[in-house]
Amino acid sequence: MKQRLPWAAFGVVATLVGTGAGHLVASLLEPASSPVLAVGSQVIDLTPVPMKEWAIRTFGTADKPILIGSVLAGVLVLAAVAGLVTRRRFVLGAGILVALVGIAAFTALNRPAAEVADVVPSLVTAVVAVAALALLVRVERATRPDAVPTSDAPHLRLTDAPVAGSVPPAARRRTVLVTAGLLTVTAAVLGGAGRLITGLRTRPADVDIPAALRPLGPLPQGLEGRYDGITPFQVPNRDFYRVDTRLDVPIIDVDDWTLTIKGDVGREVVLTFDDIAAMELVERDITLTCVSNSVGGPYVGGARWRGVLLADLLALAGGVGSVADQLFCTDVDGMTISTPLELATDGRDAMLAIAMNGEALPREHGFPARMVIPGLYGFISATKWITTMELTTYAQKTSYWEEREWATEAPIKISSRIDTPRALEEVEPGETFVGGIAWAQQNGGVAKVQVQVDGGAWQDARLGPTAGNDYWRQWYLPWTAESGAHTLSCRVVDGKGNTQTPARANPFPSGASGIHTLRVTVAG
Ligand SMILES: Nc1nc2c(c(=O)[nH]1)N[C@H]1C(S)=C(S)[C@@H](COP(=O)(O)O)O[C@H]1N2
Ligand SMILES: [Mo]
Repeated sequence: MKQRLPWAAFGVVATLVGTGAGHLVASLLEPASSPVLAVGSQVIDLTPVPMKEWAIRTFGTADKPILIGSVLAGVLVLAAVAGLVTRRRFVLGAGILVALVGIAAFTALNRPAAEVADVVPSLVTAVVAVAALALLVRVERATRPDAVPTSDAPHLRLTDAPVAGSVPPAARRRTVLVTAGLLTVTAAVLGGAGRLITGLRTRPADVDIPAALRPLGPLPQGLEGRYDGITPFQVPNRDFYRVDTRLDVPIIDVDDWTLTIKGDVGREVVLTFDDIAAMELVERDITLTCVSNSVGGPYVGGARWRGVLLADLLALAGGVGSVADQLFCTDVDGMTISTPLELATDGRDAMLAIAMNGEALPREHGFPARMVIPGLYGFISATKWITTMELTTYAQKTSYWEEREWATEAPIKISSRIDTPRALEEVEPGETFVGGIAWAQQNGGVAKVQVQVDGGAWQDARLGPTAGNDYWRQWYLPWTAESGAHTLSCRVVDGKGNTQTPARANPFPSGASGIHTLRVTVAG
């Protein structure tokens, strides 16, 4: 056992150094071709929907680091096996490492936007990993006290002549340890440099976004200042929820980026970022929601978007023909999201956004351009890192989520959330309030929010300011908290008198429904 542990470690260290080198090389060429990221994205693609749902629910936005972590852990176990095998047969151990990297190369080349050059980071990974393994083996053999390798197959022995008996065991162990340690540090430095370079290659902050033709006035003051705990009326970019299938953030150079509008249109057009920024820009306050948001969940946010109306883009392409029934959007990496054409063009402010809350889109939220369509869940509307809009039919093309049996039409269900007090919070007795947010896009927006305490009568809450029907509203209800346990619920009523349903539905396939209810304890 004692003998074997170092060999397993050799395999792991060699793999880490190789991966770090591959990651660095990828950061210079095409970050998505990094062996770690390529394999990670593939794993996400192959993960069954229920498991993905569970990961999002359980880990929230940490679902990606956790997936990357699991992939790495699995790879390292195999790397350890490779190291153990190396003790007897170097060629076999190195072969396992190369095979492992081969899987990464295969996934990197299998990405939709892949080029032949995307194999380079994997090649570098393989070469560096095998070289590191050879170095470790050489150091180990060179410092062994006994000259004779244990293998009974002489032709497989490493050719180095060991230094017989001259090195004391402690010094020998130290040499091996120092070498392995140095290699591990090298791995971290290479991988870290890769990350850093990837980060520096696009800086949305460096991109200027022209003003809208008719800029919106400042948003009215929200309730958050006076009613602590209520979600801000406008969510700052850094706090905005993020949901997507990606592990990394795409690195897009604005100068290389284009948007192609094609398919059933008068003429295909290819627009650069500057072309779009030179069009008439509009500004809209729109609330975005994820279909995976459970009742009371965090995947909803309000922001001010600036960009061009979809209607203007389609007009630029000579209008839509009579065949298309879906707007099929593709992102920079081939991920697809489709919107029923009828919904996208029914007069709502469907737009291609290039700014969020007054700044270029953050990378996490689709830099340099994304779709935003009021009233539709993000998975059928909000394509980030968009590169192509194709006017086509559902008979011809199936988008990513549809292939996974999520709904084709998914209007956002009207809903509301209690932000404060929080579930199971211990509240001080006396005058306080219940507060939160509510959204009911289309159908006249939020008309009313009601709160129920301990199953009693539904009481009308006071509403915060409005920023239009596509935007959520904050609300609060003064509450005299009496000591004991209490149950709080809320519901929204839209402009057409539709009341949020108590009927529970899971997020799959078309969004959760039900009433947000929570329990609090008032101290006594
Ligand atoms: N390219 C791309 N766009 C995407 C997604 C994605 O996985 N890839 N996820 C969609 C989903 S499911 C949602 S809810 C919204 C979330 O947008 P946000 O992360 O900016 O909040 O983006 C949408 N756009
Ligand atoms: Mo979503």
